[in-house]
Amino acid sequence: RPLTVAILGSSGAVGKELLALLEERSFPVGKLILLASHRSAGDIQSFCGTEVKVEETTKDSFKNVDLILASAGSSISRKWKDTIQSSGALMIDNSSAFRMDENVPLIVPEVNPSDAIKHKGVISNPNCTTILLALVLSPLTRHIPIKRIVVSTYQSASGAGAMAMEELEKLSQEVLDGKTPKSKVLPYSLAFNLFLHNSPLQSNNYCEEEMKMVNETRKILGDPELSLTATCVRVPVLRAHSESVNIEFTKPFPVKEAYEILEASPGVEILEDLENNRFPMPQDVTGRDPISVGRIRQDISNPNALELWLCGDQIRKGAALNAVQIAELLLPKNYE
Ligand code: 11C
Repeated sequence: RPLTVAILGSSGAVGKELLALLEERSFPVGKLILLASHRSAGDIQSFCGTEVKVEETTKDSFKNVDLILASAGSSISRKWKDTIQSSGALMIDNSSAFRMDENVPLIVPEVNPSDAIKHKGVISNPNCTTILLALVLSPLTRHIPIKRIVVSTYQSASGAGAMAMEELEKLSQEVLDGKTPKSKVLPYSLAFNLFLHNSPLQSNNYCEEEMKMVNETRKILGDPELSLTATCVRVPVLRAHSESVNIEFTKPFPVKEAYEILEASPGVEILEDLENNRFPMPQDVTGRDPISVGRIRQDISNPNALELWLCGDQIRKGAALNAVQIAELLLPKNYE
């Protein structure tokens, strides 16, 4: 039967993409409810040729709803979780609020789909950089176990929301106009600049984003001891993240086999043209579903390690697409 679906945070960058994906993937939506803060209530968004009015979220918003796709940030997800759970709806939450809760599955559908059925009303969507990384680590470690991962990220403005994307465009123009850019959304101007990720520093001097990559990857791959270190950087790109990944295995991993495995992996494409020194770029994956991988090579400093480069659309596979795919996983079991 068609479902009653609510999007919580429908006016944000991810919320809008969720709406587009439900339509594009013909998700069985019977009734669609768009929920947002008081500020966005009354806005009109279009879905399958009809106009849907955004409603302010209240305690009655979740009654008789089957599925809630939440994308309004951790504090809003925390605020409404109990109300949603008592309504009996399934909540797929894009925020970091419940990701490390042992009762909440953390799912990348291509990697750990069977964990999804263990849910108790809430499933978390991982952090964007983690999703992209897990898509390459999972098929490789099934072939030869991983010993250690060193990753550096190049993260787009979209990870900080639609307003950060607008700010990047605006400040870039200001620089071109000879003005000194002053940021309001991000802590520093991203125009013709980059900076270490703007999430809070932890007591170990890693930022929150870096520790999310460590802890969430361990949970998704089911390996609490997995050795991973990350450096996360915000770069002046609008909506696709990139990652430089060094993976040490327990023995040498032939490069040709790594290409074959990743080429055959769902959600992953190999994109490269060695002759022209052309490898994945954010513009190649913007608005697209698969992540692009290239330049897989033997690490010259370690016979057991491979180097690779990847790009993935942060709003799509890094957030909205992954959430819709989680809902699709559960369709036959929960709703037929
Ligand atoms: C960024 N990864 O690019 C962040 C955005 O925990 O879902 C998403 C934060 C999260 O800044």
